[in-house]
Amino acid sequence: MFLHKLEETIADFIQNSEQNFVDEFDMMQIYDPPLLGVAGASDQLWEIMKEPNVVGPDHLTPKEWLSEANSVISYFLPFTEEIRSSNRLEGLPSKEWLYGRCEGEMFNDAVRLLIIDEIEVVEGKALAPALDKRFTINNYISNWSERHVAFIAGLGTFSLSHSLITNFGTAGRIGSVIVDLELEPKPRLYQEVEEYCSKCGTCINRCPPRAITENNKDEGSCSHHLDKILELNKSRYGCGKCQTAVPCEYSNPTKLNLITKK
Ligand code: B12
Repeated sequence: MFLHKLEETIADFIQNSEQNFVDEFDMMQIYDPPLLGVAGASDQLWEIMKEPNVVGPDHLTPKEWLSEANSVISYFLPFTEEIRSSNRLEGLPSKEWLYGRCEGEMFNDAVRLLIIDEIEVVEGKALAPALDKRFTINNYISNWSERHVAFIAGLGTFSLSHSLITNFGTAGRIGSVIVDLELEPKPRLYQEVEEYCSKCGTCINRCPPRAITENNKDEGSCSHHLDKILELNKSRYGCGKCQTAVPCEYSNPTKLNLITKK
């Protein structure tokens, strides 16, 4: 019940908040309504995140962020068709995508704060790790990985490009808030880490610095490419070629296959 109401509140915020519209592009809308997931704070996967090949020992569990934690609300904010379609050409990222990355992350922070407010209204406690002073990123690895959190919260699985594929695809941004409310966890309808990836390889050819292969992704060359984009655009950066003009841009390709097979 609480979650359903929260979903409506976020959808309303997406439709009506000025922060979700970009003046420079004739009030272009950044995000469509979100997908919400929930993970239990005692889920066994939190400890598995600390393993070196998963995220690493610095990844904190929900209770390490907030001792009273009982649940984690994770959400995926899908980019609108306008932002996604603008980035389908090869080469440099579209200006719209760069606004989606930068202004879009500011809006993502506003969603985190909105959820914290909603929890406090019902006298609960809430904390968004991305907004906490303990949040860090070392050598491309954070101590709270939004994709891994979303995986645990039932929102989707990883892809060849290491993006998270949800039922609304990969092109969008992820956020989460740890809460002391006991919410029912969302079932994970997958067993494997890359179960929603069809391994079509389209992202391999889309990647400008060729950072993606069938077995690996070179985060260093992806990051170096993003630095070059920042240099060209000064205060904004982004790329997202691996998340646009690919079958997982706005859908889960393995579910599409199931539908067409019927
Ligand atoms: C550091 C960082 C980067 C680095 C490294 C990216 C990376 N893949 O980790 C650089 C600068 C290269 C980068 C690039 C981009 N980023 Co970035 N980045 C982050 C950040 C801040 C932390 C990532 C992190 O902690 N990684 C941890 C490591 C361990 O992840 P990993 O190596 O991919 O994990 C593998 C292992 O865990 C393995 N595995 C092995 N065993 C097991 C077992 C289990 C159970 C599981 C689950 C997994 C697993 O599976 C994973 C995939 O192979 C997050 C924000 C956040 N706080 O999470 C955003 C984030 C990942 N970035 C994002 C985006 C959108 C981008 C870009 C598209 C840029 C842009 N906006 O235009 C590109 C390309 C992204 C891509 N395809 O991966 C989004 C991803 C959205 C999505 N749908 O997936 C995030 C979540 C930001 C957000 N808030 O939405 N990013």
